[in-house]
Amino acid sequence: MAGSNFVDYVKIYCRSGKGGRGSTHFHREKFITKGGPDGGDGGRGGHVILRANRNYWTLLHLKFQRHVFAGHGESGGSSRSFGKDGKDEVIEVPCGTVVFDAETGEFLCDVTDDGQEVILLKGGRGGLGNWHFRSSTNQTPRYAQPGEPALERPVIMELKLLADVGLVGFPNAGKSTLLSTLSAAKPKIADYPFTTLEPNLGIVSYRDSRSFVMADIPGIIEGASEGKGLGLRFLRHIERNALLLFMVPADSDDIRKEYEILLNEVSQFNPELLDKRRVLAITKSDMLDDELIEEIKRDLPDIPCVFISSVINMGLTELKDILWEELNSEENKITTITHRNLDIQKPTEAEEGDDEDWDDDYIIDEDDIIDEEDYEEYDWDEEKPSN
Ligand SMILES: Nc1nc2c(ncn2[C@@H]2O[C@H](COP(=O)(O)OP(=O)(O)OP(=O)(O)O)[C@@H](O)[C@H]2O)c(=O)[nH]1
Ligand SMILES: [Mg+2]
Repeated sequence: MAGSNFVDYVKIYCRSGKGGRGSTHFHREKFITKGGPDGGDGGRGGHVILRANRNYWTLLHLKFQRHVFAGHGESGGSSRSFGKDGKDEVIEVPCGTVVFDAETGEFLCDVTDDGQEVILLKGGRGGLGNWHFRSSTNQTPRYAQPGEPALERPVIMELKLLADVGLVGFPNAGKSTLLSTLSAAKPKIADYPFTTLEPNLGIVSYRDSRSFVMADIPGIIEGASEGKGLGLRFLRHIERNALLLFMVPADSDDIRKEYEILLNEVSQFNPELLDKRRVLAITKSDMLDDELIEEIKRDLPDIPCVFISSVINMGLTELKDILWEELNSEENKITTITHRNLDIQKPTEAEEGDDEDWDDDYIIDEDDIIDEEDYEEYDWDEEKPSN
């Protein structure tokens, strides 16, 4: 979203380092005429590594970083000296970041725990120096292995917030008000739909200094799966939540029906979301009297339901108890989710003109300029020597 600090989608071009070339060198010393081969191995190319860091909440810091290039491995030297390994590039991302191939949309990896590292692109191995290729029949091998090539690919990083409870409701249902009452978060609240335009997280403290994280996402409406309203773009932030808290205001005409519409939209987005535990909160219940509450109770869906009001603090302790119980119930230990591949739409020609041209920054490869005169390459595909 333009100008927003909540960045949950970035596209970056990544390239690992290529392996350094093995050296073709022969030992030279005064009075030693035929010193034999002593070319060292090339260094490993740098990896591109993804590391989860809980100090980041969004991908904002990557928004303007379009390239990540790891260092190349250096070539081997004489006296069997190894080339230096290329510098690894570490991309720090918030916990809950998922990476897709930007061309095919294929899911590549994700990181969820603080400090977790995944090698996104492996650096090329360094080539073997000619010392490895000496043998009784060839004592002067004039070849060495080239380094393995670098890997490169554009990737899309998506953030899927890691919260325990995700709030699902129509606009104006009172989601942000609940979050602001239960946690220290200060989301914008107003009496019109679509007040919330980007997700908010809050930490809800529970008895005995325990706590859980709640995510308030923009409201969804009927037809959101077809792109109405803000669409389902933000629903990915509740994919990881262990529990969904549906919220329907007490003044709604048909609470059960609203709940079913919401459920339907959610399942259109990802049917797996239906496997999660659900709780229904009837919000703004300060507008109801006991008689009405009894009447509504008769026709509620078959999940835990609670009447709440964030304004007069009604039912909130009960709600927290239910949420805590559900969060800790054994059946609710959904730890993994399957990330569906992205649906990549190829840009039309007109759009392509606008798009930044990745090719611009390719690739002056000084390493490719080979200066040793009688250097020959011994390919990776050929059989490797045993030592
Ligand atoms: N009477 C009453 N009004 C409430 C209660 N909770 C929220 N409201 C009012 O409902 C309106 C909408 O509240 P929000 O919290 O902004 O609703 P939301 O679900 O976050 O709405 P969007 O961000 O637009 O999706 C505001 O005017 C609130 O003051 C409640 O418990 N009782
Ligand atoms: Mg809101």
